[in-house]
Amino acid sequence: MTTSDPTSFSAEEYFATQPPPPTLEHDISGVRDFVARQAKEGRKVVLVTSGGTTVPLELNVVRFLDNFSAGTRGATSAEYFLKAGYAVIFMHRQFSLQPYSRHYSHSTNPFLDFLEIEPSADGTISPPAICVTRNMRQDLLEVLTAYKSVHAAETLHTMTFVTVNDYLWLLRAVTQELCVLGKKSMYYLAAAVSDFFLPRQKMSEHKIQSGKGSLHIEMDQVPKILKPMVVEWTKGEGFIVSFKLETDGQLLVPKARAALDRYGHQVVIGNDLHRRKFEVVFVSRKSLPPLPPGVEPEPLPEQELEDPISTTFVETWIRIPVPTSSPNPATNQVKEIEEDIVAELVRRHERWVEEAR
Ligand code: 9Z3
Repeated sequence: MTTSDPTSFSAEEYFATQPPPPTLEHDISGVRDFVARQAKEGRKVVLVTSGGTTVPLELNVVRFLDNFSAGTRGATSAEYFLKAGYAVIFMHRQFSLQPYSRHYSHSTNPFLDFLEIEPSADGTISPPAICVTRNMRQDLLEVLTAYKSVHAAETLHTMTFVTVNDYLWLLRAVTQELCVLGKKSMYYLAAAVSDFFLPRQKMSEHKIQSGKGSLHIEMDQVPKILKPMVVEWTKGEGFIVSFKLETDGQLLVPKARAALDRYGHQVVIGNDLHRRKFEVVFVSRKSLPPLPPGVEPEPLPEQELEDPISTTFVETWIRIPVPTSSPNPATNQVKEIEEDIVAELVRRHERWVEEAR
């Protein structure tokens, strides 16, 4: 497989040629109301994106490309942001993990396994009573208490995407709503977003037929939306955190630096696919005197991106002990790295808001 000469769309061209999801208007009016309520109550709001995006191969979709993400990072982080007093817009892949219910995922910890039918005093089960297994009660009580209190406070707003096209349209529209909060908004882009897609104009209408030998698909590059997100959609006001995923650990820091240099946002969190649950690196710029309005920073020379002791960037590693037993969050209270990631971001966001004053 090669990745040479993909067609490159600018964000503007992308949105001019690819159709919005049919529920966009409705979804966004929900976000608008949510943001207005949080603004009135003076809360900071974070948009958390979570889970993988699909790339359909046909208009009547039978086949699609997907990726590994279960949405653990996003769902877990959303809980810690809520605990820290943020309101959360949780934009996630349909059926991926969600805050609170993630503790009882059907595949790792099915809730039916710890419910019991209580027989009545005379030995029958009429009327039937259902109770939670004794050793699960404390954990469930904690999760349920947090869930109910977020529900009562109405500080969690959930929305879903499936395709990379849904994701891009939603991201732009939600960002344009959230930017009214200015510096009080944070964007935590943990979704695993496809780099390639098949434009609608190149898609087969019906199921691709077999019988003609091997299948060749040429995909176009998904536009890099971080630059317009920083400069146009948030007008430089939002605290934007992106994630950089690599499978070659050597590439993490240079790639994260290159992303910061190119897009000019606040933090890139680098994570290696196999180490992501116990090790991440925060890459940010060392504080520099602000440039005069309208002046764009010069792109950095290549060696600065690779330099182990860079004068421009600073790296902060967050590590937790490597779990030794199977990390089942409901039965085995292991430390979650998202707790430290979110604590560090909350601190940095606060300082950033202070500095802007
Ligand atoms: C991440 O790197 C997330 O941390 C993971 C979380 C997807 C690894 P899980 O859902 O995994 O907990 O299983 N997200 C960003 C991945 C991504 O698409 N990054 C793009 C890139 O690396 C840039 S925005 O180029």
